[in-house]
Amino acid sequence: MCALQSQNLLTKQLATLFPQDFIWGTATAAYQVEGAIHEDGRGPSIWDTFSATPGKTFQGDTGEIADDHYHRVADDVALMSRLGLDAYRFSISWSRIYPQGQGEMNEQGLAFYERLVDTLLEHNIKPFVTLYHWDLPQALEDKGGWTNRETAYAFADYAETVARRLGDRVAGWITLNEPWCAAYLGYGNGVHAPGVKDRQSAIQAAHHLLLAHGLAVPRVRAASKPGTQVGITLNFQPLYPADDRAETLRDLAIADEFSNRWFADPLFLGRYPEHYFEHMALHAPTVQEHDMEIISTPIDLLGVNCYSRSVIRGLPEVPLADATAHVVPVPSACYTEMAWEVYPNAIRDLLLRLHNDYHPQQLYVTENGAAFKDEWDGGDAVHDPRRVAFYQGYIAASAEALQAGVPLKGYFAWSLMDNFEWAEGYSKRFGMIYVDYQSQRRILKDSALWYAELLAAFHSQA
Ligand code: IFM
Repeated sequence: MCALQSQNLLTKQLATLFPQDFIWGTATAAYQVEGAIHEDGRGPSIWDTFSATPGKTFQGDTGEIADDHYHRVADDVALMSRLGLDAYRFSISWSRIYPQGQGEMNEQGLAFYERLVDTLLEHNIKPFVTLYHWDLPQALEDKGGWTNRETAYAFADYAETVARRLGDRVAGWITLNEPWCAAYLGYGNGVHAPGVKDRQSAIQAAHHLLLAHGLAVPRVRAASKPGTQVGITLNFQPLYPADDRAETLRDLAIADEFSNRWFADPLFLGRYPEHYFEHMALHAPTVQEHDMEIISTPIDLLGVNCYSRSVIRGLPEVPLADATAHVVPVPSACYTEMAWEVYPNAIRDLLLRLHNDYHPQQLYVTENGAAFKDEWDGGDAVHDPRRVAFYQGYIAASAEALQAGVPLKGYFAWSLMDNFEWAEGYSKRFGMIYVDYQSQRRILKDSALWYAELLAAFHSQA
């Protein structure tokens, strides 16, 4: 049993460490929570196809019903309001808006998100919208998906359509969520949709995802009210050396290119890490003239998803492309159900590093949270002390980054409620709110009550 313990820092004291304009929220994603996959004209996405393929997800779980958020959106927003959230980060299902990915637009899809945005605003909750959280329309995958350059242009058209409709009310746009996962897990090792196992395809898919982002930024900005923030969310895995041997430092640097710099360098520096493709034993992607300028179009915010860290020990004779295989366990550490080490200082170190290396105008933690085994006895409570301790530790570490000068503007917990955890199906619970999938009953876990207490303390300082 993990010895993760609540911190001594009082919730009230923690609240004082954040400036008055700091934004507190929670996050979800369309395919993970909505369900209603056949309703109101929605077209199929790659996750419908993938999860319906035997052997791809835990026990064949799919997002067909998920949290039934599509039908329960009013109640779910009421729960957000009860927690005192300033903001809610959700994603839009592209195939609800364009069932074929492009061409004919589905008005009912836009109407659903418009209702969600308006309900949030009625509760004084700012909408932060992710335009792509991995659920590519299947019709586009049938033409090559992200390995096809045309997908990037289709994305920019879709993004503009959504921005034209909601841009007068949305507080922040995130073009893509974790393109590293969409490219590498989707096309490289195939553990996510569309399940392609070809590392070279992942390199090209990554380039087109970056291009899609860069093409969309000016169009989304132009269609939104002045001052709306537009950016992207990346996943990062802070890496630490297990020792100071030369091969450890070499392998750590290469693993860092793969885990952290592959997307951040082109976005902020306009180039891929210098020997990255060589180190991966792969070819560089096909890059057209001006692509790198488009990709590095200035953005207003960088969304940071951080959950854990890895400790790397170099091996003398291992091919460099396998650098991430050198991760070593930390015997004294606590691990979540995802086998991710709980290491709060990772988020502080990461935020400082991103600030120093890339100077984004504003940073938001757009995801941070933990999966633990939660037990519900049918009553009104779910006790999750390890998740409470997790949040206390990571939020306190985020405050340290802020105090060291990082322009951190907000924090979104992952997740508002338990949901479909991709290939892991419903076996992993990340929510602050417990969902009983049989009855769709929602029960606030202790972590939700703790977060509400933090936010109440924060807001009472005003
Ligand atoms: O559930 C996912 C989310 O969709 C993307 N970031 C990581 C989360 C936990 O694995």
